[in-house]
This record gives sequence, structure tokens and C-alpha cells, in this order.
Amino acid sequence: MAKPEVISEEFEGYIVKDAPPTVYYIPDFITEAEEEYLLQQVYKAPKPKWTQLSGRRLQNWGGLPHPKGMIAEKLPDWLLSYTDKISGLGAFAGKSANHVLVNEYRPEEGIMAPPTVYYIPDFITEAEEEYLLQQVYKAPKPKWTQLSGRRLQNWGGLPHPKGMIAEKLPDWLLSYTDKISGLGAFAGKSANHVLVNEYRPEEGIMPHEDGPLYHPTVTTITLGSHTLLDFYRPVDQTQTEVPQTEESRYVLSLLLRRRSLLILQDEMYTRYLHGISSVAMDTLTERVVNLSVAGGQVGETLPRGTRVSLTIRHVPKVCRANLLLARK
Ligand SMILES: O=C(O)CCC(=O)C(=O)O
Repeated sequence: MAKPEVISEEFEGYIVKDAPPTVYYIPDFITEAEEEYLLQQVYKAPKPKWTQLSGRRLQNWGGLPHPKGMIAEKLPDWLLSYTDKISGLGAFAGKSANHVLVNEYRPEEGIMAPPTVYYIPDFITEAEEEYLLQQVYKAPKPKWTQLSGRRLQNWGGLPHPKGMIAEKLPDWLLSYTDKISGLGAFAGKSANHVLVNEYRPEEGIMPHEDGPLYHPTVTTITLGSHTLLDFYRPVDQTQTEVPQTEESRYVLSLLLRRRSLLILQDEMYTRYLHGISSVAMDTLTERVVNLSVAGGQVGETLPRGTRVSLTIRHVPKVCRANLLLARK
């Protein structure tokens, strides 16, 4: 094998041999005093500089990378001396580092640690499924909103960029939202919002993102019938030559059996779009990645019945109605 190119002669001894020759590990790159100084600076940052993700929290410095170009912000001096030092070693082929992500991991946290998809079959019993369906169909008619391809009930308030005016969830939902929050699905927060969707056969929902108004975890209880939840890559704005069809952006599907719980987090929430195709029958393929746990065979066809889903989420920005009234 050709001798790997070394970014700087002084690092020749630090090439990790069993890794591709693009990994250098340099022990004691900084002194104890420098480590202490950097930690001090990190923890001096104002609270809003932190973004809490599941499994870690982070600070972003230098701007938000974007396909159309990052609106660059000057790095603070305490980072600049290190980015300059590393750029000076030739790490960026003569260019200068202009972006730093600070990640903080507590014990038991990690960037890959929490799987981003959990599928829990038989999360509820048949009796609970029947009870929940009864409650859904007991709701007064005006509680339903008819959309093209499905109808829905909104519980907990209407999420809004300025804050959701929170409404208490009914007890029949609260026992489930509390149970799911207790699993740690919302990083210690409690679910405060439930969308009830009803899909008849041949109904579905277009691929979409759930957006920034929710904590980036979505949990779904499926009642009445299975469905296939399909995932798609977002349209790549930098790629204009090849047409990007729904088919070419399709990545995988999950089989959601009745009475199951699905938890989606992180990239599966923030990066990929999800949707349900409007068909009367689903055919299982090797792209349905949870067949072993959900029970199903490639090639099998599953006729759809009426499915009711409870999409349970946490809306972080909330204003309480009584506070608003008090201000008037
Ligand atoms: O019914 C489902 O499982 C998906 C619902 C959904 O994606 C939504 O309401 O945004």
C-alpha cells in the first residue's frame, strides 16, 4: 500500500494504521491548563447558545452550514487560536477552519447511542386499543377536521411559533402520554400534544417534515389497522442535473402494526421526510426494515383497514391561557 500522505511531517507517527490513512490521533494536543481554559469558555456561553438534542447538547459557532451557503459569523478568539493552529497544520488543504461544533455528552449519552427508530410491538393490549378507539369516536363532531386524504383531531393546543396556548389533555390520552414520557422519549420533558389521524383504505399523507415547533421526537401508537410509513431523503438543492422524484428519494419503510408504538428521533425526524401512500393494500419488500420485529414476509400483501394513529409529541414553546388572561 502506498505510504499515506502526511498532513504535517510532525504527525507521521500518529497515523492510525488500521484505519484509513485519513485518521490522525494526537494525544496531549493541548495542555491541562488549555483544557481548563477551553472548558471555562464553553460553559461561559449564554444558555440560548446550547441546543438540547437527545443524547447530547451542542453549541454551533461560525454560522449554520446551508446548501445555499453559510452566513458566516466570526469565531470567538478563544476558538480562533485553536482553529488557526489546526488550519496551520494543513488539515484543510491550505484553507482555514471557519466552523466549530461543541458537543457535550454526559455519562450514558452519545451521538450514535440512542437508536433513532424504536418499534415496540404490542405496546398496548387489545382491550386498550378498543378503549382508545371508543374514546376517539366519542369526541364531538366539531373536534374532527377533514383534510384531503384523512381526518384529524388536535389535542393539547395548536402549536405556534410564538407559543402554543396549551389545553389540558383528556385523561384517556394523558395516561398514555405520561407512560411514553416516562420512557424518556422527550429527554425528560412530558408530551403535551396529540394528533389523532384517521385514514381509511386508499388514504394517506404526503411526505413531509414535522418542523421545528416540536421537540425532535415523534411517537406514534397505531390503532385499528397496520400501515407502511415511508421515508424519503429531502430534495438536494445542490443537485440539479438528475430529476429528484419521490421514487428516487425513497429510502425505507416501517411496518406499523396495530397496537404498536413507534419512536422516531434525531435524523429520522429532522432530516428525512415521512409519508403514507394512498393505497388499499401494502406489499412488503426488503425495504421494509423492521419485518423481523413487526412480523411479515417479503412479498406478502396486507389489505388496509381503517387506521387511527395517535401522534404524541412535546411542544416546548407554550404559553398558558391563564397567563395571557392575567396580562389583559
Ligand atoms: O399517522 C401517522 O402515523 C403519521 C402522521 C403524521 O405524519 C403527521 O400527522 O404529521
